[in-house]
Amino acid sequence: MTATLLRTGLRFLISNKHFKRRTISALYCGISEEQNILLNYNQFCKIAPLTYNTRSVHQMDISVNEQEIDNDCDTKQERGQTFFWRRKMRTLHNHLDVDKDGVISYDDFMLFEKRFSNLGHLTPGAKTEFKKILDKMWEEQWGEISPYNLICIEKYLEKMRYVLNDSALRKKCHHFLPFLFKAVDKDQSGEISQQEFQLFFQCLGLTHDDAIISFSHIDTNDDGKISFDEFITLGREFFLTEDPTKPSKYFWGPLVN
Ligand SMILES: [Ca+2]
Ligand SMILES: [Ca+2]
Repeated sequence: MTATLLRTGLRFLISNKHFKRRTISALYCGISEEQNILLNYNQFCKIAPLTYNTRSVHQMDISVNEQEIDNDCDTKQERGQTFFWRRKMRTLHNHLDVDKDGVISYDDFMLFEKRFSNLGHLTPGAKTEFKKILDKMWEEQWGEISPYNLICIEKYLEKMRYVLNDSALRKKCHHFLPFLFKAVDKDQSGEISQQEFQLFFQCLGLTHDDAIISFSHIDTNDDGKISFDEFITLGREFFLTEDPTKPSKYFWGPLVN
């Protein structure tokens, strides 16, 4: 009952263009910071179709595109075969292979988590939750957590193609993105400035110039900030779409060759 009332209240706020994360947080006062990060993400996923009604055509396109992806998967059409998509996944593999030895190990995953946590903007609870999400992702996508479970590029491409074609895994594989957002949102404003975005790319070992270029593409409404919605939408779309005209291709910096 309480949950229904809260959801109704959220939808009212959104439909009246009063959608602000702090307002939502206030509705849920009493919950922990890490729960709030997940809540923001979960609410975003649930209410996205509503918010798209009042947004730009560009964002409506993204909504339609996701629907198309689900429809295509229903028809059993194999996805993840294009050179463009494979190139994007090779780029991601490179970022997740933090120690650059050519394979993703569980240690790489933990180094990845540390780089973002060490920025100092996640609460202890959020750090714990972030690690839990990464552990779950590892187990669901790649199996056992073990120093002998090493993910080379070919294995990564094969596994990620499987995830892309599995609707349940596909819907969960971006649950770590809200923690990256929160980790670089230095002033906790709920938006990422260009300067804060540089922290994101700094964690990935990319340059300030890379950050400036990507920021300009990911800031889809050109307001000089990256909202939570923009961050999650484009971060998800980077993985989902095989359309090379989408700006989400800039999300993780320059694509590897
Ligand atoms: Ca490695
Ligand atoms: Ca923006």
